[in-house]
Amino acid sequence: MCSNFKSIPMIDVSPLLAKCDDPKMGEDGGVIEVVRQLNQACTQAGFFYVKGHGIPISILQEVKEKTHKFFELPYEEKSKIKLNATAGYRGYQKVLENITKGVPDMHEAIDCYRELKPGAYGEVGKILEGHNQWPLNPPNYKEMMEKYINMCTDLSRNIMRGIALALGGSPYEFEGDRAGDPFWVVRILGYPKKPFENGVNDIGCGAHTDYGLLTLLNQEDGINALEVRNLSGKWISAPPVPGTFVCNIGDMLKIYSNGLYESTLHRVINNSDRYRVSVAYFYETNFHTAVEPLDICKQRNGKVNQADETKKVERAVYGEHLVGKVLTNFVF
Ligand SMILES: O=C(O)CCC(=O)C(=O)O
Ligand SMILES: [Fe+2]
Repeated sequence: MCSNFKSIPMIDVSPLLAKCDDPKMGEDGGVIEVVRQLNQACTQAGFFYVKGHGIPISILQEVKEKTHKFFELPYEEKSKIKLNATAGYRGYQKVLENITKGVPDMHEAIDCYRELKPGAYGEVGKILEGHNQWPLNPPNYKEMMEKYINMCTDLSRNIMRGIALALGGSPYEFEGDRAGDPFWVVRILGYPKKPFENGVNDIGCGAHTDYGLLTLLNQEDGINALEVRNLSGKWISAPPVPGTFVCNIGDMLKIYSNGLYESTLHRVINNSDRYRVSVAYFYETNFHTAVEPLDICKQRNGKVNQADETKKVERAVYGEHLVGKVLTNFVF
């Protein structure tokens, strides 16, 4: 629903992680407190920081350091893994090739998606069929990222158990047919420092919402660039906090929650004199899942919730929502 929040809350999820394999986790005092904080953050801001997440800080750092090394390479080297339609829209894109709502973004990136079994999801899935294009330089980048992605997937599943409890459901609400076989997207992002050589605008990443369930952002330390829009339209800074992830809710969770939780608009402006790296991991539903409001959210407190009365929350098939976005996101 969003509010006039002034800052983004920090949540220590370690009590949730300690109990996340216990079906009775919802009765544990530590878990109840994390769930309360998750509910508050998801209701008011749709954004929160996560600490106590169990992924070693050294790995968060290594991912950013190696990514800096890749983006420092000359264009000829980076373009060896150039994003193209036959690779299923996977690979490298240079500054201003990604478009948000019609405006070129001041960032370069490597886009990756969970690989799809050919033919598994018909015409829609076909567009994203292909292999991820990992750079050979710096060495072992692929191995590092695959390990990192697995850790992000596990962490996201466990945070989603807390969010399922926060919505009043069972911890496993987002497993099985909904997100038991979760799709994922990773965007490895690099934002040029100021002044820009070929700048047409200042916006590193235009205002947007994320598409799926939950995003884990591993952003560069020491540079304030990420901003989140509150209810009155004010842009609130989400400064980096070393060793944490910035988490935010995507469009599919907004639908599941019947609008109780917001997929909040955010943008990136790198006004600093340092190159900024950010690695965004997006935890999604199963690729072909038809997403609609959960009954527990329609019926919360025995009546249709407030958000439902003021705005219509649409249904969506996740894969169609994603592909619709991907096809309008690039110029070649
Ligand atoms: O660069 C960032 O920290 C945020 C990027 C982002 O919002 C996205 O890729 O969806
Ligand atoms: Fe985003």
